[in-house]
Amino acid sequence: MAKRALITGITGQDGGHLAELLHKKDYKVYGIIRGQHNPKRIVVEQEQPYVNLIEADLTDGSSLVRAIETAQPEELYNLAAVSHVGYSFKNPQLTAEVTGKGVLNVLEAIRLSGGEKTIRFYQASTSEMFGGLDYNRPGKGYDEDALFHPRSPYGVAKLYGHWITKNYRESYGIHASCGILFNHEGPRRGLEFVTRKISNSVARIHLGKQDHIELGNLDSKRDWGYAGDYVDGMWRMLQQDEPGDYILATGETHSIGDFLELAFKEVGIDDWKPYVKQNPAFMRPAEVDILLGNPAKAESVLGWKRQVDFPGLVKMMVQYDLGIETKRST
Ligand code: NAP
Ligand code: G4F
Repeated sequence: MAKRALITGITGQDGGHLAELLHKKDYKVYGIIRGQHNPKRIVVEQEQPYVNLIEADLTDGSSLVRAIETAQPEELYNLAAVSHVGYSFKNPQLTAEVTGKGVLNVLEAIRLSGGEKTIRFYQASTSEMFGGLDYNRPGKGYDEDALFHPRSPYGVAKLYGHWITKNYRESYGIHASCGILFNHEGPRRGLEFVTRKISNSVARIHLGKQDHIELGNLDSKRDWGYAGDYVDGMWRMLQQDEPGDYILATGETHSIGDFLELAFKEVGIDDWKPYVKQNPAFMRPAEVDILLGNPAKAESVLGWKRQVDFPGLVKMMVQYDLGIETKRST
């Protein structure tokens, strides 16, 4: 019998990668899609026809109960969220409802449908919960015992999701794990995140469709990995006999300038500075200056290791955007 998995956030970057991974492993894959006129429905239907779409919303608990009753999953991956940090400052209440309380709604739906003992649950926690301020382990990075100090409405909402997941594990014995994932990117990344904004703009500049990029803070540093590697870590967490919390990261940190440098070099431009303008509109009221993760626990317990390194990631993204922008007329 094929295993059954339900993914919230199926139309997002990680949802697409995870569905592909589970399909290759012969799972029957179900995905939650929201909204009356979601343009991403057709994309999933065409590109991932093996996904069984179910209409539901993280803010509507009864729709989640129905989704679980339809999918009857052994594994439930909660990837849905308001996930853009900048957007969360502009829409903090929505962020709390979806990214925070939405996690509670999924956990309650598991209980209401009698799935406490049969459904393994994955919660998409984040390095944004650390906030960069208490970065006190130079060279080693944040591990699972590091202090939390979220710096955005998104980070605060995620911290609620993290703790309510741990609470339901301790209170009701749900096999619930939190993956504390550092930034992971790739060709499926939304254009509003900095790495994809850069790779797409570099391709467009190379093709003469655009003459510069406008960015906010260029000084922050991130631990950037490839999303395809990270969904494998999510799956590994749910295959363990016992639930737990794990950091997935590369153990390296790079500045936005480092990303710009490699991305522009990919199209033969050695000096990126003339092509980048700073625009205060992309600055945030509070910033996470530096993120560096320590994936030692995931490596030893899960046997997980990232495969794509930083230069490989930048190259993959720029080459992908060169491909799509060459085909597009404008
Ligand atoms: P993403 O591309 O922004 O995808 C977010 C998904 O959530 C989309 O499918 C979106 O659906 C869905 N969603 C939003 N509001 C919803 C609602 N009310 N009900 C149901 N679905 C809703 O995010 P991602 O990069 O794949 O990340 C996946 C998860 O990991 C997120 O929870 C994110 O916060 C977390 N995370 C990401 C990273 C990273 O670096 N990528 C790192 C750590 C943690 P629509 O398409 O309909 O908007
Ligand atoms: O690409 P970003 O928007 O990612 P951020 O804020 O690190 O959040 C991502 O990673 C988190 C994990 O740590 C996830 F939980 C979260 O869901 C999301 O996937 O911004 C990265 C950095 C920031 O310091 C930002 O201020 O880039 C800086 N930045 C500079 N100019 C910009 C821009 N970010 C964006 N999005 N757009 C800009 O023009």
